[in-house]
Amino acid sequence: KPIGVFDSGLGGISVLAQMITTLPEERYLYFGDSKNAPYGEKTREEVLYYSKSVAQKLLDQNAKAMVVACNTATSAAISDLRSLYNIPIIGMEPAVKPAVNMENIHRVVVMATPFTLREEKFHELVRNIDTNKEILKLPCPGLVQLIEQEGGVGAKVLEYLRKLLGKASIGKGDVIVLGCTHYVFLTDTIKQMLNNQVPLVHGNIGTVLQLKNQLKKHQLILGKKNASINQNFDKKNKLLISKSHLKTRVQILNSHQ
Ligand code: DGN
Repeated sequence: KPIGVFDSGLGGISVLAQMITTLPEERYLYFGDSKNAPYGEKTREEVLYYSKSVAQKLLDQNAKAMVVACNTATSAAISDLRSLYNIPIIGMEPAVKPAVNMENIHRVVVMATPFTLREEKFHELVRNIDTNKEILKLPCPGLVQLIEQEGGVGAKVLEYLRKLLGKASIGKGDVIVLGCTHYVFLTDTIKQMLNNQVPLVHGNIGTVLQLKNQLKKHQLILGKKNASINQNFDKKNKLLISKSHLKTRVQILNSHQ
């Protein structure tokens, strides 16, 4: 049985990549809901509706667990999905906690969709963090569309980022939290724009570790005997994922198809 993963487009692929690295023997079914993207500028009801219908599609394909690889959909829908379905469902959370604990940092800048930053789930997260450091919300309306259009970083994304980072005068002493799975693809670009003086954090690894724990807890994780690609680890223990491995283990669907 596969692990279902979804996002409103290609952002969740950044989480999927981490999942394949951490849990290479599993099978994955990724659904990119590009037709209804971007979720980040829709109403709560709309995001909830789309998330439920995608989740149902994954369930229909026998998903044994599900990762909502989208901060926006997690904010709107995770509790409803958990009460609807009886499989482990893991969501995203902007990595504000690890960012706050970093040394030599005075301000935590959270880049996310307008939706994620105005939802109660985010306010609750910040309320529960005990810190005197400033936490600055930096909503990025329109950025997901540009990333989707340009398939990553193109001229428009670069221009958007230049303006955004300039306006918030980001520099030494800040840490940036990438609170949207699409933005993880911008990591290197943002670092370079800020002359490597500002650290960036995101929640992908945390989410995948939670997935791993949940699979273990529910005895859904594939055992060593199924881990047929162990030989694909090189000396540095880095995974070399072959194309044939990806073909048989990962299926990617898109709502445009
Ligand atoms: N990738 C989504 C997130 O993490 O919030 C955003 C997608 C969107 O449609 N805005």
